[in-house]
Amino acid sequence: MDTQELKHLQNKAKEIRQLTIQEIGNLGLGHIGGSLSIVDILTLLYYKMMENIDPLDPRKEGRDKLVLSKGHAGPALYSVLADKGYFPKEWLMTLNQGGTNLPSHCDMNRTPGVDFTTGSLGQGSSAAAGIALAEKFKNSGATTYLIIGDGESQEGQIWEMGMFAAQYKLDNLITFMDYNKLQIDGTTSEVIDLEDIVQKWNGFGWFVQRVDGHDIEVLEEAVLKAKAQSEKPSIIICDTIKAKGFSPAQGLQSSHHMAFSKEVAQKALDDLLAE
Ligand SMILES: Cc1ncc(C[n+]2csc(CCOP(=O)(O)OP(=O)(O)O)c2C)c(N)n1
Ligand SMILES: [Mg+2]
Repeated sequence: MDTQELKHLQNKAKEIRQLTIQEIGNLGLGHIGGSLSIVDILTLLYYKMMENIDPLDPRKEGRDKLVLSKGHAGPALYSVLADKGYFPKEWLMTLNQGGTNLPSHCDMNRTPGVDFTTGSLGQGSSAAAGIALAEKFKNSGATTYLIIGDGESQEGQIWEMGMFAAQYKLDNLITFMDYNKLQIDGTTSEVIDLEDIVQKWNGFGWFVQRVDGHDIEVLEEAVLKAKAQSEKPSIIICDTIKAKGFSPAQGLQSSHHMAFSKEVAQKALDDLLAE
C-alpha cells in the first residue's frame, strides 16, 4: 500500500469514528467502546479488501461477506454502510429508535448491507462458517470475513466453529478477533483469560497471526497472507483499544455501553479532529 492510499484509509477511519460518535451521541447512549475498536478493520475491509460488493445491490450473488458476530458493534458497521451509500446518512440519527432500520444489534432483514443478523454472542461465528462452506460448494471464490470479540471468545460456540472450519478446510474464512482486553464485567484476563490465544487457535488447526488492530497497513498484509492460505481457515488476532478515538472513555471498561451528553460527544469530536 503506498503512502497516499494509507493516508486516505486512515482519514476514512477517522471519518467513520466521527460518524459513529455522532450516531451514538445523538441517541445519548450505546456501545461506543466495542464499536470504535473495530473501525480500522472495517475500513480496510470495506474500502480496500472486499470484492464484488455493491451498495446498489446489497445482496449481489458471489460478493464477499462480513459477519459481525459481536453484533453490538453494529453502529460502526452502519457508519461504514451509510458512507458507502447503502442507505442515506440521515438514518444514522435514528439509531435504536422506534421504527428505525438501524437497531442496536445487526439485523440483515432491516439494514441494507448487513450480511447476517447477530447479537447473541457466538452465533455469528457458526453462521460465517456455514456461509464459507456454502461458497465452497458453489465454487464462488468469495471470501467470508468474520469479526468476533475477545469476551465473545469465551463462548463455547466459537470453539465448535473453530473445529468445524478446520475440518472443512475453510480457507475462504478470515476471522478477526477484536482483542481489546475488555468485556462488560471487567478485563478478559480476570473473567476468563484467553491466553495463550495464538497457541489455542494453532491447536485448532488455523493459520494464526497477531497484529496491531489499528495499523491499517499491517492489517492489510495480514489479510493478504490469510488469503494466500490454502486448506486452513485464518484468524487475525487484533490487539486493539476499546473506544479508540473517543477521548472521554478510551481504553476504559465504562465505554462498553455508556450514556453521554451532547457536550461530551462534541468534546470527543473536537479531540478526535485535533489528533
Ligand atoms: C449469548 C450472549 N450473552 C451475553 C450477551 C450480552 N453481551 C453483549 S456484549 C457483551 C460483552 C462482549 O465482550 P467482547 O466480546 O469483549 O466485546 P466488546 O465489548 O469488547 O466489543 C455481552 C456479555 C450477548 N449479547 N449474547
Ligand atoms: Mg472486548
